[in-house]
Amino acid sequence: MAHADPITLYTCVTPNGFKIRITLEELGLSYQARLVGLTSNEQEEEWFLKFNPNGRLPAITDRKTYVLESGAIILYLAENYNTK
Ligand SMILES: N[C@@H](CCC(=O)N[C@@H](CS)C(=O)NCC(=O)O)C(=O)O
Repeated sequence: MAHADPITLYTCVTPNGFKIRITLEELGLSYQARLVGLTSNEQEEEWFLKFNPNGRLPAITDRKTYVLESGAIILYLAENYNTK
């Protein structure tokens, strides 16, 4: 059975989301991207608030780790996945 990517990026089409995509790509990481609908306020829905109570994008889940705030996400990815 195929192993799913551990990292999921919850994002929208804004510079804060692009920063994380760029970081993931630069680190060569495989990930799933889930677009969250800002115009429909999907980021305020219960399923999303369960792991990101500030209701803002972007956010990532990495197995059982949840990270929010774009700067913190970049730091987390660099500290955990930068092998260069
Ligand atoms: N300081 C946060 C800002 C996040 C932010 O404001 N995201 C916007 C989209 S770029 C958002 O989720 N807006 C929806 C809302 O505030 O309800 C970060 O860098 O991640």
